[in-house]
Amino acid sequence: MARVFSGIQPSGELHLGNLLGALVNWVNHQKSHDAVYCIVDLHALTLPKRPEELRENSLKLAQLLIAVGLDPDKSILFMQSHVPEHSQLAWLMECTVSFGELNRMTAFKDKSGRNEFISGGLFTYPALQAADILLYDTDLVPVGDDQRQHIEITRDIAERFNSRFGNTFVVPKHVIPPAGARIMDLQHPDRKMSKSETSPAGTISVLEDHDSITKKIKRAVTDSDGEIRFDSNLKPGVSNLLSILAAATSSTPEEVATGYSRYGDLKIDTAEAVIELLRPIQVKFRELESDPAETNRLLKLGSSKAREISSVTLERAMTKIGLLNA
Ligand code: ATP
Ligand code: LTN
Repeated sequence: MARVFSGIQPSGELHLGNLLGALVNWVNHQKSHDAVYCIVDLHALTLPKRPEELRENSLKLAQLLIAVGLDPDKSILFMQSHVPEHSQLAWLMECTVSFGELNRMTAFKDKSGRNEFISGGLFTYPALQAADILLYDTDLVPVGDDQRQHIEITRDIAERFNSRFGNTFVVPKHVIPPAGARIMDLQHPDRKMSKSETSPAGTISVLEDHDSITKKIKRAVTDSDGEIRFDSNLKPGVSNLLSILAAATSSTPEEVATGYSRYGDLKIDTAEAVIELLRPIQVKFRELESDPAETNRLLKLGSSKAREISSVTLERAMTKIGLLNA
């Protein structure tokens, strides 16, 4: 069976972009693939975090992922920091990637421009991400559109290592959903909905209450020409609503657009579709929230299964690169 691997940062509230761009695909893949999913808490450290908040976000994210439909009996779900092989392989990856390659990453340019403290880890972030993926002999990486460059650099690192030291890593491919790969901020449709940006009116949390979802979608920025068609460049606000409705109802934005002639109707139906999509997730989350010990038990089980795979790959890579066996 082909292996899928993906990761998500415990960097704030899980939002509609995360769900439609990535998590729906994670859940679907676990039926037909050998699936490994990781909460990348070490990546979250690349920007300053309060310890208590990081701990709370990590546990809450694990519960949300299970509520969304990840089944710890079918997939491996674990915390990155519980599997030391990630940090260990990351060093080999740092020594395989070049400064120039890291310097071209748009995520670094973007985040370093918006933050006061720029850690070394923010710059070498892609090396740790490559380690995450390559440790599991991953074939497919389900992610949103913003991750293309990170998967591309992972492929380059794997190919360089394989050509220098002999076949060691599987070279992975990304999987991006047909609708929902890039959900934009409702108030600023020129930038993506994001966990760590503070744009409360533009972001819909997976746990958002239903009145608030309706209000935010009704107030979403559109334009003044009154025409409903999918065109992300010329009509970013309307196209974003069409993408949300399409992804929430397993359709395409173009198809969805044919059913509407007024922005108001499109907004009402989009809000209803989002509420229906989130309702069962919210119910399940409230159940899980009351039993943190059970979540911790599942995560522990996940990391021990993950280590069975990652320890073999790390040892192979260490031997190939010329390190003496311990
Ligand atoms: P941060 O703002 O802290 O960078 P984020 O909201 O971008 O966080 P990540 O943890 O970086 O979320 O990403 C988790 C997954 O969600 C990734 O696969 C990413 O591509 C996807 N994703 C994030 N934002 C969006 C979005 N607006 N639309 C579609 N997919 C998204
Ligand atoms: N960089 C990703 C998070 C991430 C990831 C991964 C995604 C870290 N390691 C491995 C896929 C596979 C992000 O910011 N969304």
